[in-house]
Amino acid sequence: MNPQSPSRAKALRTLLTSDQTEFLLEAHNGISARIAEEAGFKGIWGSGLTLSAQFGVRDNNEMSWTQIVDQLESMSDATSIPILLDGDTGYGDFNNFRRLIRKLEQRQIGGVCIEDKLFPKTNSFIQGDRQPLADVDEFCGKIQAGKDTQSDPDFCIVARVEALIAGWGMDEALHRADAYYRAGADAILIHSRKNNADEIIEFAQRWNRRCPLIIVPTKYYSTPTEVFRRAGISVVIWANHQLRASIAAMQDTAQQIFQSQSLVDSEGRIATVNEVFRLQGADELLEAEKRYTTSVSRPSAVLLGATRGDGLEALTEDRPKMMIPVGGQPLLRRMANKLKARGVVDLHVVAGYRADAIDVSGVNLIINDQYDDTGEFASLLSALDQVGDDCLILYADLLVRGYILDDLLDTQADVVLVVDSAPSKRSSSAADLAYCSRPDDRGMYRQTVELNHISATSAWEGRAPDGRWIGAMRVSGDGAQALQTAAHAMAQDPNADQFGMPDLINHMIDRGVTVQVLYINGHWLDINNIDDLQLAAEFAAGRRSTGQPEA
Ligand code: SPV
Ligand code: MG
Repeated sequence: MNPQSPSRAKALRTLLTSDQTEFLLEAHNGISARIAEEAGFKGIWGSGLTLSAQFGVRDNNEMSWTQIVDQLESMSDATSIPILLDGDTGYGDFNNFRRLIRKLEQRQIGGVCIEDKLFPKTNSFIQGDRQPLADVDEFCGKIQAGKDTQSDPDFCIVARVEALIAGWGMDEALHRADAYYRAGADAILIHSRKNNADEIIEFAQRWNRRCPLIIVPTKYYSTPTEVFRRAGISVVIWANHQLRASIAAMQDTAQQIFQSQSLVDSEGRIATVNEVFRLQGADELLEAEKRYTTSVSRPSAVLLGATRGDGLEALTEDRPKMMIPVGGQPLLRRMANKLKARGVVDLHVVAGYRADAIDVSGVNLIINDQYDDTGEFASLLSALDQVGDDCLILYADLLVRGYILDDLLDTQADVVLVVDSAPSKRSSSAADLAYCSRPDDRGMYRQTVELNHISATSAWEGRAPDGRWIGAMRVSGDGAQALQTAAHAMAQDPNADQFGMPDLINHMIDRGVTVQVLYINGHWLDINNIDDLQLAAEFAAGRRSTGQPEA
């Protein structure tokens, strides 16, 4: 915990002494504690009943107190709100209780409640009237010992009066509450197992707000909460409801899976695996990894593959083009593996047509539902949040030699496009013809060439194209920012849905962004018809260097 932030004990004390009725929800492990906090509760009840039940044991001090403290530690770690531990009888005499207090404070637990029964206790709802009560003086000594031991003055010790449950009557309950309060208790928990709140309300009236009063209305649950407010109850504990809810859900799911021998019916009715990750704080770890484990930041990649593509209808009946296998592996998996091998592990795939058929692990799927009526630009827009400071943007069905990716990752330019200066003569879409500041003279290694324009026109401003964009680019630093700005501006255009990537690139150039060209000569392939598949298989096997049949 941040040493500047107020202690959890202080937060619990604030709840106890607030002038309105406050609420604690039961939790029994890290995840239920986090769920309680997310729901809005300002504090947690570390219930003895549910802590034992989640271990599958009875609420009879069958768990050791060190097990309880360990469990509380994970609840405390998973949350920022205070926990009031149901400390049963204090797990022994005054001396055991002192040690418990020290251990609880070390784990930032806000307070502990002890009840005036004898160790080992039984849950109050089981034979409550037959359980012996503690000697008043001895119990007061325990409270005093606890108060003398705590090092944080705000740590709360709550004394729980069992006299009503044990059938000893109202006067005895009030007498005990008074003695415990005088011994130093910060609040009194008055417990009842009646199914109406009459005796609790009477106790509250006679107690007359001498110190904060806590109740546990498990049995008299039908009482309107307004009644508790009017009676001046400080804290209401909903004592076991997360555990009971999860038991009902687990029984239902277990039965269903057992009977159907399938997961089909339960999926959709239960929390997603991603929700589990979220509750575990997986995002924080990813952020921390970025901060602590990468001295050189790693690029991410956005792969565009939402449309079905033309010319391959027979192969794309039940899958998108990027899932067509080449040499036994879908195109997308090939590309994902190549990228991962180069440290590009943050992969985002924009899918649309038959997205359900995408079976590639380790990629984040982003769905463009409008894939039928929109172009690549709309797909990129749906993934724009993922275009970070350094990002490769690639057609997801691209087949390319690894060295081209290496060269792309090596370039220093803010925006760079890979242009093939000797594209295949095979019939293919001419949409991505590149007009550059100079042709590829193949004489200079890593020449600095700028892109002037990219289009489907084979003669732009009377010039012949210098090559063809292969559908791979990288933006980094200011270039990534420039792409974001240009994309947001273009998104306002009424025709934005129809735009392709070349439109965005031209728009960036028009806005004054310098777009560099990385020239290559072959060594990549796009698949546009069935015949290309044979070439692709040979290319993938390393037997062909380009899509163009070799002379
Ligand atoms: C618990 O939650 O463990 C309690 C409250 O002690 S009760 O079960 O109502 O006794
Ligand atoms: Mg209990």
